[in-house]
Amino acid sequence: MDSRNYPFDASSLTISAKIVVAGGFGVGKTTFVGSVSEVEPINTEAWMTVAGEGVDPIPASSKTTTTVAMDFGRITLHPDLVLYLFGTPGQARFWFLWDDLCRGALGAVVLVDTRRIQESFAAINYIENDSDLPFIVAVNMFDGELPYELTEVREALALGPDVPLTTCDARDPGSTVKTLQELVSHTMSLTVSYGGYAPGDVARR
Ligand SMILES: Nc1nc2c(ncn2[C@@H]2O[C@H](COP(=O)(O)OP(=O)(O)OP(=O)(O)O)[C@@H](O)[C@H]2O)c(=O)[nH]1
Ligand SMILES: [Mg+2]
Repeated sequence: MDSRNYPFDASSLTISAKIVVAGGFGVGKTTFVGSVSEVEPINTEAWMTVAGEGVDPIPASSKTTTTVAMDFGRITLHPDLVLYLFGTPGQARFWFLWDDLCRGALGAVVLVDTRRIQESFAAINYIENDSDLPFIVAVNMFDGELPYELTEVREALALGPDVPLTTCDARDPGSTVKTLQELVSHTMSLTVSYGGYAPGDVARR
């Protein structure tokens, strides 16, 4: 039967969007995706071994594994909006994967650890200059508090005033959802400012 004969109810459509969770090594990307995913997250963790010494930049934490390809998760942010989350690998030697991970995405959350802020420069630089994704920056508050004012963090990261800067706790699903909502709001505001993306624009990303 011709599918055009079926009744079509546009109000029941669910929109799905790809979101990138980016950032430098060990800033909490895998934790962020895993904290909020309503499906069993797909991780590609590998043990950081002695063989990786001098290659794996081991931070001052109990971190024992690192992402070698990507993280994947899904969250229904709203009954008609499903986000597919793609976490990037943090180590520079896996950054060749970032182009593919960013392709087709609606936007990116760049996580930052202010204890090792230099880990974030390259990630922000990539998302800002080598991808065309709208993005927000979220400081993952490892110690539960922010040792700097957000204005100081903005200055240290050389973020323009148009880039939203927020805080989050990557382990907390509520905080992660709030961060994703901020990204979607930011993306929507750009859509309004620039007259909207045509569906093909999104598909081509
Ligand atoms: N205290 C605290 N620990 C966290 C938080 N987020 C992540 N961690 C811990 O920090 C370590 C690094 O987290 P990951 O999620 O593996 O970081 P990542 O950015 O995916 O790391 P790579 O993939 O190796 O770049 C892990 O041991 C986490 O348990 C947080 O908000 N607070
Ligand atoms: Mg990871």
